[in-house]
Amino acid sequence: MERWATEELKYVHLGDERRKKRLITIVENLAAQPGESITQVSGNKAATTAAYDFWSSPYFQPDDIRNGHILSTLSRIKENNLVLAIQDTTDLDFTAHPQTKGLGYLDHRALSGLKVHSTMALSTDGVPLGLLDQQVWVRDTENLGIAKTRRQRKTQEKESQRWLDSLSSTQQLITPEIQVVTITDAEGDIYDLFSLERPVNSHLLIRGTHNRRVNDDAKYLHSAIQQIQPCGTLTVELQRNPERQPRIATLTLRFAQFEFQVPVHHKQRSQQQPIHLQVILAAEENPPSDQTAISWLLLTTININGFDDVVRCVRWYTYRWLIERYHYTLIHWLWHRKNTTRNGTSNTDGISYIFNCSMALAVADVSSTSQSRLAL
Ligand SMILES: [Mn+2]
Repeated sequence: MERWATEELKYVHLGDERRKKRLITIVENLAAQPGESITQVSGNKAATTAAYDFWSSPYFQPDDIRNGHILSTLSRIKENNLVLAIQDTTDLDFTAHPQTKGLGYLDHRALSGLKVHSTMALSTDGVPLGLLDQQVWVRDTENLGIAKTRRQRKTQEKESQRWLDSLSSTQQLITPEIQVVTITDAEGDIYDLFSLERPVNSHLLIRGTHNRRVNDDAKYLHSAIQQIQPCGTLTVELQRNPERQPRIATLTLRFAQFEFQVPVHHKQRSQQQPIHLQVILAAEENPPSDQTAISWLLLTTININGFDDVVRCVRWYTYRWLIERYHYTLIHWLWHRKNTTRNGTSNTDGISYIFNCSMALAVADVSSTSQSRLAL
């Protein structure tokens, strides 16, 4: 464990070697005893005080730790010709800790906490390489209770920008000789994400949800893709998620290319051009009687020439569960830590710090579990 923490944190610069040593010790202790309080993992009063002093240090920012981790990720990426960059959003729910400062409202208005959007790099075998980007933000509670006002709409627009911002960070970090495929769930089905100019090494693989207008007799995407002849079937192992038990599913595969019309209500409609995307539909035709059928509509900028290309994209999409696993682990770690700040009070700086330690640990956890749980 010690060697792992030293190696993982080698690019972190906190302005002073002693501070870095302290960080490595804290991370090692946390990793060795997951689920224990800071006081317990520190071992004695002096070490506990030192850990709290480290957190409240004015000499470094949480980003200093995060950026060091991103450099480790990039050094691992260098060994690949093609990497996957999976984006997803999660909520850190601190409703049970009303004394915590600096929180905002979550998707349910009665809940308060932080929003987190992460981009995790994976090899094409589904092995996590670490984080590429992470945005943490607080929704302004002033906007609560004034639904459908301009301010709340602006918040939503600003929040959907996170997918575009993470794509642009990904593209800045990955060197041109390495191909990168950005993968998102249906929240990333944003016209502006597809129409954004991308460097040639950057591709998108996005779960589609909107029934967009396409250049086909069927007029709309959902019926247009259904009318395409299947190119084969694929058996996948589905991971457990909040809505389902793990199970095996046989998916019928279809693919086609369509021209997508600019949405009618697009704000800069006159400046936009239709876009060409490859469309894949992987749908379960005979689900178990008590289960909802799987139906993945995928929109991609990757060239699809036949069955093998379709299978490759669907396989990559199935790795998306790993970022959910990462967020789950992160929340688990925070849940055990958030009671433990000094005097029983906490603030978002303290949370950010713990969050950063947890981030490196959670990535390590995902790396080891994915090796044994690769589904396909
Ligand atoms: Mn999501």
